[in-house]
Amino acid sequence: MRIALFPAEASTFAPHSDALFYALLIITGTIAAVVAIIIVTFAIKYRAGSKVNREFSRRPRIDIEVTWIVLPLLILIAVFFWSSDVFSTLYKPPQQMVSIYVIGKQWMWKIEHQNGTREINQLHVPLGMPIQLILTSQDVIHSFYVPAFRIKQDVLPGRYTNLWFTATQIGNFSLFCAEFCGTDHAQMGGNVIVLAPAEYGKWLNQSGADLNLSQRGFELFKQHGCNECHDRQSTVRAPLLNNIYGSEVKLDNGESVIADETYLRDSMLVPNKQVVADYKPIMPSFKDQLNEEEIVALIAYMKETTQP
Ligand code: HEC
Ligand SMILES: [Cu+2]
Repeated sequence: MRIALFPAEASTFAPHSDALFYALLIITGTIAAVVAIIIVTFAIKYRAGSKVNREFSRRPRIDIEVTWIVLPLLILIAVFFWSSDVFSTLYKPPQQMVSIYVIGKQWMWKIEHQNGTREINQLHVPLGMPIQLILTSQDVIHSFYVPAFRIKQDVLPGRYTNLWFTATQIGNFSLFCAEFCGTDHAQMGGNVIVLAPAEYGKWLNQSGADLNLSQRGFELFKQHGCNECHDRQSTVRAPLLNNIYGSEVKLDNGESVIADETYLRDSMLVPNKQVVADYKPIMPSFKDQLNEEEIVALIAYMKETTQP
């Protein structure tokens, strides 16, 4: 019988995280054991009434002092480099990834796939393919946590955070919110369902929507009159949004920023926060007109206009 102290190791990242954990457990466990043994030995040896030399020794033992300073230092420096290396893989995602949007809300996870499929508290992903999650919250701070993948990421209102993983096992894995977010925090969770790529393809097709995410964004773009300004034919002077995603934008205060998801979002909700150089701050705020799903769709659309 296997005693499951740990959830399955179901992502490429999990074995690295676990190896580090076990190493730390062994190092600290060994030190704790040595200290405990010395305490017990001395307690017995120097107990009241035992016949031992109790004279105070003035002779410094440089060798012992050097050992207990240098050895732990070297061990900790090694652990620092090792853990930095493991940690940094979380921020070095592969180039080609399947992007999926995740919106946290009290108290559920809403998932938006590129082809327009939506799900709640369930996230279907293909086996062995790097998946990028782009996460945001529509109310308070949540935290997206999949123990079997050993990944966790805070999900913040008004900002987009990223997380990536490659699943290595087919099956259902628990998904939790790991940041206390109100009354039903404990109920906020679900499953990540890892399917073989062919099964995943079938699943995506079956649950497909009429419009994919960026087409939905394009519809919103027309519906809200964005195209009336952001168009070559427009009489209003507004920047064209072709190739905007990931580009460097010069602002009127002399600074420049990279147009990431959060920048695109802020452009719609607080347009006067960062005004593009040589343009007038005439864009209205769409704060009360767009919900998180619509913002995500508009961002997906603007990202697609990036393709040359
Ligand atoms: C009244 C005209 C107008 C409308 C309507 C409008 N915009 Fe704008 N938009 C502008 C102008 C002018 C700028 C440049 C000045 C600034 O940054 O505020 C701009 C800037 C932007 C930027 C930043 C562009 C860059 O090059 O960095 C984005 C993104 C954007 N708008 C998206 C949208 C979206 C999406 C909508 C519809 C929901 C929209 N805009 C509606 C006029 C408009
Ligand atoms: Cu939560």
